[in-house]
Amino acid sequence: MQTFQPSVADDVAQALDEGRAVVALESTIFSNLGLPAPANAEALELCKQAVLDQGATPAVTAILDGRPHVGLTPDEEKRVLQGTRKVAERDLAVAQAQGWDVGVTTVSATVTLAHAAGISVFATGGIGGVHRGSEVSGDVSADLDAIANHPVITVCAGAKAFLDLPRTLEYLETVGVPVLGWQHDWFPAFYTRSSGLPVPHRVDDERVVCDVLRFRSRPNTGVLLTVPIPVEDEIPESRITDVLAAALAASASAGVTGPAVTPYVLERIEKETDGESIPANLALARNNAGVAARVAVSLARS
Ligand code: PSU
Ligand code: MN
Repeated sequence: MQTFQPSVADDVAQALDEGRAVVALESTIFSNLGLPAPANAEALELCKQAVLDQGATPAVTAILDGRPHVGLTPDEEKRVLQGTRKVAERDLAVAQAQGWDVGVTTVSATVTLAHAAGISVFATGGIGGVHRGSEVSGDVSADLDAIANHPVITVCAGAKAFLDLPRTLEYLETVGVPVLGWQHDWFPAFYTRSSGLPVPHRVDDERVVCDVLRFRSRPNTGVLLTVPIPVEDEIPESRITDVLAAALAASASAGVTGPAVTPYVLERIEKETDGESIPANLALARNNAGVAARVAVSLARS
């Protein structure tokens, strides 16, 4: 009987066989749900190249023809750029059972697929988290539990400040995820280098990041490595605060709920900034992919 087993691309399988560094990349950010065209295609190229530049192999994850894939061909990548169906961890089974044509994977689905394929490092832009007003809506991203339940290092630029960042950090503490700050003392807020919240532990060397994964007490718990956006690409906090408030207000008045919330708010942010947020998004995604590749190379050597 067929069970949950991703299809791993040849170059990725070969790298894993030979013990070489591999970095998983999620596909929601490269679809229309994450970034508008043509920035999505540009983000994909920049992230892949940043991984290759460090001598690691990129592995984009997605659902194609009802099968989870880890590593894509150029034709498969083109299908992902057009993808509009969001696949979180719980949707992986549904997408397979129903044979979805194209499904783009979120952080929660990607750490799951990375784990299943034997990949230990994963790069994204920003993770999902606890939403503002979660005490009423109950909206907590499945990303957080997935990071807590798969032994994968997730590299991100923190989370966007439309989320409740203090509660997001509290949640990660509760579920036992070590949260590390890459050469930085603050939990980053995606467009800005600091959310004003201290990161629990600063790390300055990729070997320490690998050791945190190695010394984990639970076999299936991951690590969150937060990397601030490069200084020159940061958006001033004063500007972003108003934009996020407007995007959240639009989402509330449109009555958006469930998995539609995050893509809706992301799209509003781009509208509210007239696309000015996009270069920052590309810069941090590429930066995260490069740091993830350094970590993966270090892990492969150890
Ligand atoms: N935050 C971003 N950009 C993104 C996402 C979140 O700044 O593209 C995407 C990621 O794929 C993340 C998902 O895993 O949204 C979280 O969705 P939700 O809040 O519905 O769990
Ligand atoms: Mn949600």
